[in-house]
Amino acid sequence: MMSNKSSIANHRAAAWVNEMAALCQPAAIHWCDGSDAEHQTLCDLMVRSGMLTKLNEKLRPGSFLARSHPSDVARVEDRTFICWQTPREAGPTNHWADAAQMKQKLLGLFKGSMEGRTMYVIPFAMGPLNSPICKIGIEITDSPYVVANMRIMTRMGQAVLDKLGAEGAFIPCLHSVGAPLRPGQKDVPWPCEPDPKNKYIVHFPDEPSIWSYGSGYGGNALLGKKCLALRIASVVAWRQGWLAEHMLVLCLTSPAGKRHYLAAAFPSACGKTNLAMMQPTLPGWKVTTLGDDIAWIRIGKDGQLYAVNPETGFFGVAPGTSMKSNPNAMAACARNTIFTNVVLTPEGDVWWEDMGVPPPKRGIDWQGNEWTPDSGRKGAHPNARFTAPVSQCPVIDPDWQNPDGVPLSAILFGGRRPHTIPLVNEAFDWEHGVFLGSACGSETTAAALGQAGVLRRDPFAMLPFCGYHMGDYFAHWLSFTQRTDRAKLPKVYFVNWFRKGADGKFLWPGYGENARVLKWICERVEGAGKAQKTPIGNLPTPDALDLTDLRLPEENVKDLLALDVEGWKKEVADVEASYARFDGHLPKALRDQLDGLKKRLAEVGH
Ligand code: O2Y
Ligand code: MN
Repeated sequence: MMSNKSSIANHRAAAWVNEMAALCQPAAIHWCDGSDAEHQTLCDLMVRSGMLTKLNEKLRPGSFLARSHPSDVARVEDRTFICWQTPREAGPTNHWADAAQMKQKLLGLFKGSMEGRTMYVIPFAMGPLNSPICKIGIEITDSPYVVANMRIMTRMGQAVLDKLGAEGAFIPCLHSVGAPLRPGQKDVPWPCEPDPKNKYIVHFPDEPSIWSYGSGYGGNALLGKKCLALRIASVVAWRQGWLAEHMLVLCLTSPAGKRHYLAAAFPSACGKTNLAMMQPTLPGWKVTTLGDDIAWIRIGKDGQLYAVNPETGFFGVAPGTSMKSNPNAMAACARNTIFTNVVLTPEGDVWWEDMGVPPPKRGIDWQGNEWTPDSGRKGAHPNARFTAPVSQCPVIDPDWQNPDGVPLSAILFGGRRPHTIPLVNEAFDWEHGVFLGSACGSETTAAALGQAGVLRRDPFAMLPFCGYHMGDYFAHWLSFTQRTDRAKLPKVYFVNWFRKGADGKFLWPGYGENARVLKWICERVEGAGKAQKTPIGNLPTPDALDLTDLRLPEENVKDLLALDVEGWKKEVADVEASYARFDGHLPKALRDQLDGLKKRLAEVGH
């Protein structure tokens, strides 16, 4: 078998790659060095195979468009498995499968799966290479699209092999699109396994290793992201005493130059990327971003929590991204970007719904068909993506590659909650904060396949990403009061930009105006900022939020901060029902929180 490397210092890596090559039977093996030349060669190859379309160099330098198979457009949660020894260890929120049986199944699927294709070997690192928290993975894939995306999303190539050295440990990640090319068979632009029931995204936390078969899309195929940096890392973090979280990290700087780092967990499709790099409307205030999706958080030498973004790219949802909603994301994807499933314009640029610019008179839609704005169907898929380097974001924080991370002042949870949940609510203490995180929920959208517009409880926004029993995960969060001085832990908040009034309209303008809420949070962290104690937490007093020049009707402010006692009673019942599935694993401290909330609500009811 042809390979571009005759020897590799790390014998375990070499042996594993040889073993997987014997299984998958590729036509050639290519060890990725991450160089510009390699990237160029791969992109040329994909343009020739029809997998990529080169965009107009003047309008979108260094950028490409890919169109996926219509069956392969999002993460597949129902095909995602965690193979602990017992189902109990995986818990009720994961799909469990017996490790030995699943391995047998996968060995059958991967056998010969790369015939006629090149097997790419991607050494990659999550986290800065010089960080104590850095984890190395090696992804084997038969998709050059995955290589090009991994190059943006992770630190990848020769530098990682160098760091791995002869003895270093790595997490094996095996990926195949599951479409071997038989001799003489013509390739298709987006090879994949079209039968949804034959896709498998599988995690073996005890090894640990990741096996992904059948999909070439996003979180299913870029294995450093959701699979390694969340599902596997959450298990490693549990064992080692840190946290791997589905959180953005930003820095808010006041006009006086005071900086606060905040981490925020929102379920998928709640505007996390927009918040991560928002432009505050408050004069003199500045947001810089460290990451929009994942935070690895550990206790620093001084006892505070420090966050690192393990990724180097944004895999952002294109539809809805505009100069109004997120000018910094628009700038980040202005060049060197891979777009997936958006409209191709006649000029060779891209367009998507709610991009804030008029649609082209005609174009090619995400399925490769002629499209016009009045064709009655969407041009871009709702889960269309841009893969863009973090370094291209105009408001990238100077400390985004700091190996020690940044100290967190506050942790935010949030979700799309049209009713009951106030604009912002401060937890009384760490345990109450963990309760707020455990009760996190949101109305669903298209990022995960399934029904849109229903309330889905999504504790800590980790429902699809926590690699072990969620009850044990809650206990792990609670354990931080024992791991450090509780006074050093960040304050915890729940925010909701999506509360609606009786007329069904949003009460809060969102976007850059959210800085007003962040400002209050920072004031609270500093010991200022006015709040009133309520049964559900500390809410801003009506005059506490800086609403200068916002011209928001007083009625809206009242409604945004209103305590809806009846709504909260229903909320308590719903959270209690969601807890039922955790049975013996639910920490007593959370049951106490629920009982305390019930009692406080009953008292106001009288
Ligand atoms: O649909 C996919 O494969 C991507 S999902 C995704 C991508 C970037 C950031 N977050 C998410 C998510 O679902 O949370
Ligand atoms: Mn995410």
